[in-house]
Amino acid sequence: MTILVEKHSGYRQITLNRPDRLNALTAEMGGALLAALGEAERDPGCRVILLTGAGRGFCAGQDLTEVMPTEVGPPDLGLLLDGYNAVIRKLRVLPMPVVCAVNGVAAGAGANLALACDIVLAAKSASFIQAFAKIGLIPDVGGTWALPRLVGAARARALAILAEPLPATRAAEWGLIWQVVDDDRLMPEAQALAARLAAQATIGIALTKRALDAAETNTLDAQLDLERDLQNEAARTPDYAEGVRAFVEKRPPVFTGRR
Ligand code: T3D
Repeated sequence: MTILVEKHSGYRQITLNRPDRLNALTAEMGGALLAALGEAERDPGCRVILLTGAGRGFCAGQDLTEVMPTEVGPPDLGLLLDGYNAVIRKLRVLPMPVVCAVNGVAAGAGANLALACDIVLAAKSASFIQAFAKIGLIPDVGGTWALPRLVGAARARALAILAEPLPATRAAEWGLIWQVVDDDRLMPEAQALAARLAAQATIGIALTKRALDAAETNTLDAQLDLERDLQNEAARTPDYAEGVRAFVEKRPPVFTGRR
């Protein structure tokens, strides 16, 4: 199985599982990951996804043995990328938070897969490599979109063109990811975060994701209208009523994540 799914209370942990290849992606694996995300979305008990990798790496990007040019010509990378892009699109629109625990090197499409998640934690020993330039490709699966937004134009360009490893600590300092954690604390911290998020107001978080993504292209005027509409939607959830009641009654809220 190239993708492992563990069901926990309130969340699913999805593990990329080709550790002998540093979890390099294959077309089959992309399909399995998309299917796992779809199944999680359909499970009303699942309110968070935790994505990580098996073994010493998070994901070394495309499995290069699957895309070797032959005498006939280059492989159709567009077809392959349509599959991976579906995963990126799904991560962005999933109506729940996605936590990524980067347990080791994240290279090429593997780095940009991590960056498509909502909250990225990384082990201190992990690194991020926009490895594409080393093989004559461009940063894909959303890399050219995410990098300048996360770290600014100058750093995005250097990361993409130089293809040098960015240590996790610097990635956090630069705002590429949320937090760095000691290696042996990564999974306990990531699982605790997933469990904590699973008890929060899931629909409010889903609407927040929508608003932040829309803000990437909206004018302030359009964004103000969108915030008004999404806030009205959030205010109609039982979790909003519970949140306000709990505040007034000076007790912790009990959110259901339901409409
Ligand atoms: O092509 C398309 O359009 C589709 C989309 C492409 C987007 C991309 O992702 S392009 C970028 C592809 N990825 C890379 O170029 C990274 C290649 N890997 C590396 O540069 C290094 O492996 C790392 C820097 C990530 C890690 O280095 P290190 O020294 O820690 O590990 P290693 O010894 O290189 O790798 C361990 C094994 O995994 C090794 O196999 P072996 O020798 O033990 O049998 C290595 O060949 C294998 N491996 C690592 N990355 C890939 C891979 N096998 C296939 N594809 C890989 N990408």
